[in-house]
Amino acid sequence: MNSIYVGQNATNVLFRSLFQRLRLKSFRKVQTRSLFLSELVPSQHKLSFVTRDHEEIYKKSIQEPGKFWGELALSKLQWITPFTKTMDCEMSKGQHKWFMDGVLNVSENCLDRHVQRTPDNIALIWEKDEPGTHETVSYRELLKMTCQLSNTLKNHGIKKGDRVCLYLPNSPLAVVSMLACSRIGAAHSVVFAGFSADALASRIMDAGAETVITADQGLRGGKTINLKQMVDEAVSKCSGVKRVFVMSRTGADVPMGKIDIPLEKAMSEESNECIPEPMNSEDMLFLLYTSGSTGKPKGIQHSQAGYLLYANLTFKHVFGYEPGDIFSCVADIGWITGHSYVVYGPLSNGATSVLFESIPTYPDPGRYWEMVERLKINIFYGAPTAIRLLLKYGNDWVEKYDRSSLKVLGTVGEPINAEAWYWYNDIVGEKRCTVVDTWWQTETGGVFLAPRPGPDNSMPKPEFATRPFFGVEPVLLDSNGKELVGNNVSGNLCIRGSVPGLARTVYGDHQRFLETYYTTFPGYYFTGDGALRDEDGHYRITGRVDDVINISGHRLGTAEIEDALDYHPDVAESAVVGFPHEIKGEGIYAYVTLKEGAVIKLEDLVLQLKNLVKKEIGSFAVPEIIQVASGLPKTRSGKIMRRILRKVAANDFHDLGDVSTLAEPSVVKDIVDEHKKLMHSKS
Ligand code: 7RM
Repeated sequence: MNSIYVGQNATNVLFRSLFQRLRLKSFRKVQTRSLFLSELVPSQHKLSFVTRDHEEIYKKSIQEPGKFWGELALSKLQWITPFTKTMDCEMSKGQHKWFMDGVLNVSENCLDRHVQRTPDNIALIWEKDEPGTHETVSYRELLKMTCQLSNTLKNHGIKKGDRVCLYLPNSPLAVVSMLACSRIGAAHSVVFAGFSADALASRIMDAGAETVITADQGLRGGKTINLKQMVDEAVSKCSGVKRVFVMSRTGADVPMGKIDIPLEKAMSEESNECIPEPMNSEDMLFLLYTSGSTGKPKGIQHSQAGYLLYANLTFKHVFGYEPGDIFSCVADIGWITGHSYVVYGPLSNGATSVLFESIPTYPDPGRYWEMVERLKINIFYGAPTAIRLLLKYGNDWVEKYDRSSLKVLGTVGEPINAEAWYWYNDIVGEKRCTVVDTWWQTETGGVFLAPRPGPDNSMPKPEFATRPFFGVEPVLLDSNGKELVGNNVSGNLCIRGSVPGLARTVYGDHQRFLETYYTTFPGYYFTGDGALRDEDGHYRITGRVDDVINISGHRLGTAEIEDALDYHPDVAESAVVGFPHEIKGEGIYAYVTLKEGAVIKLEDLVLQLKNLVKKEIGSFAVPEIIQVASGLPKTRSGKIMRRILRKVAANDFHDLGDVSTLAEPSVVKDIVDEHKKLMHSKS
């Protein structure tokens, strides 16, 4: 069957474009893997599915989602009490309930079941910030540490349903903290260690967390980050915090206050065993704060069973994971990618997951590939921004290391441009690896669109996330909510029907959840992204259609940055947009207008504004360019026309669109002039 397919493609290729030739090549090298599709159905059905391809399984998953996911949930997860009700979902209410009366424990699924069979297998390889150094942690050791921390948490009064805030460097104890929370039924809320004390404080308060786990310091690219000091500052603003566990990363002598507890010492006094808390499928597993187009970041709430199953399956089938592979996702655990593909996906599959603490250019731009050689990494998953950065340093940094272990190269977080895609495919992967551009979101829990090797011609295509994963039904809608049928169309990317991995709610605010995702296009989940579907039915993400920008894969709401700028006493109003940036994908461009009578030197204002954003959010959100504008383009109803601001920021002054609807059309000319002057002074 497989070989027939290759033959057919081989004939077609004569008549087809270069793209497809490339795709055929990838097809040949991965075609044997289509067999693993057979594992997607429980053993009693296995035979009948062996020869079926992706399309057939996909169809079944859409036509009979209950049956499809129900069978997988039973065969892939370990249940304390198996479920009898598979799904109860209502898109109009933003209601997703899966495997409802089932009882399980996520940490047991990630640890105990592997320890029973293969206790000495390596669970984590911690690639430390210090170049060339790594430490391994076996499943047995990981379980032991998790139990010790679980007992520590329990002894300090933390119980099922509580929220625990984690502000930690990528390290085994960070993973242990996540797993210990899941073991005792507490929800973790990991806050990326690049966020400021203020951003941390608002997340602690929103979640009502009484417990924080942090480290003395973090290390990134040889620089120390004073995590404990940040937590002290944050906690001084949150009266609800009762205890702060402090892990030792650098051994720095940090002041310990009344509520601070040395983490390792506390753990060492605890037993190695802890019975996992029985959790209902729909109980909350974790919160992860993410930015949207309005208001404060939202605590996206994920479920136990649905999330775990989805992370488990996508890990295996998007990356073609096979037992024994060394998998390396270089994302920080502070983002959803770290949750699903450093921790829950790999560990629930009993895989070996690399935990990368450093940055791609430390000590030099060969860091990733030296690590690939030393750790013999088979699957590498990174961000387009890092690929774009590294390609600038040239091929020598890649080619001096042996990358023959690599077979799959993944990307996530933002669109990958063709140049970066080809460099990844041709230079890093030596044209023998499969590049998988994976599109998904904090809200989806796991990959929703990605090329999957298989005999239906869906081979990797530059700039395309290609096709939906099993059970995911993407639809494109026009601005009136009309579904665009057929191919060669583009519109708002929505999802029809439920998927177990989708977020369940916004913590404490289901109304906001509904308004953000389920009311723009009633009956669908709205992603906030635009996409096009090409003649092969493959999807290409065209970017956000809302006021969310993506800086080096960091998702930020423009409103959040505007809020920070507006704190400045001299600022009357601000508008933030993204502009195309060679490395970061998007850069941040801020327009501010000043209050009447404001007297301040321009350089002072710019510096103060940058510091404000750094303090309110974090360094990564600081605008690259700040333009003091005499006015902002607004409609007569007062809405800022961002479309115009985006064009000006991108140096694109043609076709600024219809400005006649503006309250003061002359503002546009002023803004363009100010922009040109600013650019001139910078160059
Ligand atoms: C996993 C993650 C989500 C937003 C999403 C998109 C953008 C992510 C891709 C992408 C083009 C991709 N979660 N995005 N992956 N755009 N191609 N492969 O990134 O919640 O932090 O961000 O990121 O706009 O809506 S996230």
